[in-house]
Amino acid sequence: MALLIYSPDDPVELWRQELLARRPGLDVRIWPDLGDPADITAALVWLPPPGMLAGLPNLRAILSLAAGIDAMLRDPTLPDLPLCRMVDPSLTRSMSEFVLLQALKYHRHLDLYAAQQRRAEWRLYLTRPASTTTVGVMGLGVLGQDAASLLVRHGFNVTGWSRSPHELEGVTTYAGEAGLDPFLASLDILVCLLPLTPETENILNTALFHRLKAGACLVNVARGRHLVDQDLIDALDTGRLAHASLDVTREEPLPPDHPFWRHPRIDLTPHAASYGQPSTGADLVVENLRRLDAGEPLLHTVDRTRGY
Ligand code: NDP
Ligand code: OXD
Repeated sequence: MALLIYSPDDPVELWRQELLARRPGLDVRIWPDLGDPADITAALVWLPPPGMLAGLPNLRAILSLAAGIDAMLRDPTLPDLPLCRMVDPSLTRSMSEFVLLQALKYHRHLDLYAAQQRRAEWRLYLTRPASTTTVGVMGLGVLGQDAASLLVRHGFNVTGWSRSPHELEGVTTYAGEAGLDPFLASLDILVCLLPLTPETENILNTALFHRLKAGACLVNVARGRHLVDQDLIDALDTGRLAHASLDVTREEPLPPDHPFWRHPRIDLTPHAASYGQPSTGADLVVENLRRLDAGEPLLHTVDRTRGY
């Protein structure tokens, strides 16, 4: 049994070390040095090129290095095997930290002060208590629930929206299409932490922006394909939205001529909100390899019919 690791972005050597520290003797191969493809029984991957996993004849499980597996599901040759998401306490914590940072940026008017600085303008905006700012989190899964709870602990008024109903301490929750309007209506800051599925693709569009209060801010930390790019530009240019923080874009890296780069009311980060850390994420990988050997169900498997 050998584990193949592939990622264009993650520290693959560090992953190997952390896995070996937990499971000495594990046969870890790092792409492209995979040896005989028939040896590979599990793959730990982020953005594998389409067709790569189909070329491993004895593969028994696909372990994602990421929480979101939408890119893998777009590969028509993806083998029909258990597919597990990354659920890692460090990834969760750093996402919540990033969401809190964005909420505080808007709550403390840092977007306005940055614009004023470019105009050499000195003007104070009074800050109200955090409880007067309503932050809504779309997606109350592993990441959305933790982010919402951190926002509550900070004192924000927090609401959340998901497919099925959830109860979360301190958070007013809404579910399904019927819950979307009441969820959106009260928000000052909308945070997208949905998985990308056929139902959620393009969900951040003109129609949705019109269901928000005028002047709300958008934080997209999920996937670029949740957002219709031109609809965001129109919403910002007409004042429907005040500002947007985008950690993810439809095309990554964002092409240099894309209007988002130079829009005065868009802040961009390069898909940097959060990622799995070998020092903590390796626990899940080793546990799933143990379960695979023992014939037990794997943890955090994706329901392919739901798409997440
Ligand atoms: P989960 O699968 O744990 O949670 C998904 C949540 O979205 C659930 O609450 C689910 O509802 C809800 N949801 C799914 N479909 C719908 C729908 N059609 N309508 C309403 N709600 C829906 O995912 P995670 O929290 O682990 O991750 C969320 C996403 O964050 C990832 O898929 C990824 O795209 C993104 N991400 C981005 C990172 C970055 O660095 N920018 C890093 C890590 C992740 P229900 O609870 O009812 O099932
Ligand atoms: C993820 C990501 O889904 O890094 O984990 O985007």
